[in-house]
Amino acid sequence: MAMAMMIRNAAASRRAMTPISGDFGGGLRSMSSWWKSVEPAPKDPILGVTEAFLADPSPDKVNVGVGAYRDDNGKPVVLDCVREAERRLAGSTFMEYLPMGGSAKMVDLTLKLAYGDDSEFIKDKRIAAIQTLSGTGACRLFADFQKRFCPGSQIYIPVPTWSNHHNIWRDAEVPQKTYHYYHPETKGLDFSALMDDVKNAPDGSFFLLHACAHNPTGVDPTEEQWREISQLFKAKGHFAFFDMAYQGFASGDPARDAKSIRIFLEDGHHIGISQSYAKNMGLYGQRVGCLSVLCEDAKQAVSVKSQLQQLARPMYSNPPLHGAQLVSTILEDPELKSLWLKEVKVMADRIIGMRTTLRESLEKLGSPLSWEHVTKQIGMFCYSGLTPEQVDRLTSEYHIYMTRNGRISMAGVTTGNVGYLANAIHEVTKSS
Ligand code: KET
Repeated sequence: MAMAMMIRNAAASRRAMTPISGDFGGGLRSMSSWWKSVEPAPKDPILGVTEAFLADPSPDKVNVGVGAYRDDNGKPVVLDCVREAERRLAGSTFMEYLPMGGSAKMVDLTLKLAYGDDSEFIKDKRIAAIQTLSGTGACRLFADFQKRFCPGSQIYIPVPTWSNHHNIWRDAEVPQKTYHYYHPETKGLDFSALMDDVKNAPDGSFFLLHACAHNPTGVDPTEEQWREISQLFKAKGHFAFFDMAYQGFASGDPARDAKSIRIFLEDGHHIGISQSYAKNMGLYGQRVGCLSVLCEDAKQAVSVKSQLQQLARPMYSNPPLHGAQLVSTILEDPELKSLWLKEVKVMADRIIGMRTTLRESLEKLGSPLSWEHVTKQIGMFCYSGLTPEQVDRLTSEYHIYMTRNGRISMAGVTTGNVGYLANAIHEVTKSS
């Protein structure tokens, strides 16, 4: 269903992007006709929900669309560690350009979170890494790198996935294939179908993996399953590209959430990673992240990094400064870092608490359906199983905004709105 929607959206965007044809050879054309054939782009399936929410004047409205953390009063959160870093940076007059690869200090500290504090790969300088425009920028830069240096390759993407993955690899002109991931009946991982797809893909294929807290399903492989996936990748010579946008949101502990990556590293894979501080440091609008590629040796890492920089240069030249300064200030100070770790845990725990309350509320209302998956799934999202039609009713009758694939951003659920949300969900599902 979601896939069909995505394909429709992709087709619509291609139509909307059809270039204008006409006389560009210096002939006369009316000034008003330049963009005549440009049609409106389809609404983004996630950010379009925020737009619709903002336009709704209802006092009852609830936004569980975008994956952005809110406190129990429904307010955006600035972490205390970030406030303290802001205080320390106040008055800084350093406004120079960062290098094309961004802040080297921020990148070093960020690599430790993914590869481990004592990683031999960091010591041996085998990782080509640059600061990126958050996780989206890291994915896009990797997709462009893949296209430039492995021009005939494809990317295998899970079904379902974050909708923007499709746009990113489409715009990088890398053909997309899909692999099985979620089983709608069990509302869990379709492990055997996933393994079959990994096995049947041509040797040496590129795969996009969610490192933890899979979006939108909230379903991750177990540690044992990751080990099996890694072994099969090895046998097939596949390349694993990890998108890690939610490090800390699965278990409450960033180190534990990097387990999938550590397993692949132990097995000797040369992986790529996209990291983002949007969610786990609440730096959404600062756009701070990192792309890394583990190379064979330090010499190769120098080459790969230089090419990543060369991709960045004509696109945005160099990344923004302030977010990188905040991250460095927090992660290089042991006290601020431990405050950050505590705050990540608080965010993760509040979401887990809301999962329990939402499930219990639905059960108390006498819902005939099973809501076990609400508490079983992890991370920011609950893949509720609501149909697009039921989501439409939630929006039109109850002013509840979520993506049409039935994804609920649990980060937007609060003590104040959980009862209203449960009641509305019960009303639209009780006859199904
Ligand atoms: N990867 C995944 C899996 C992801 O869910 C997001 C954001 C990103 C990368 C990019 O985040 P960035 O802010 O570029 O670091 N997802 C949420 C927001 C969005 O769609 O942009 C969401 O799914 O709601």
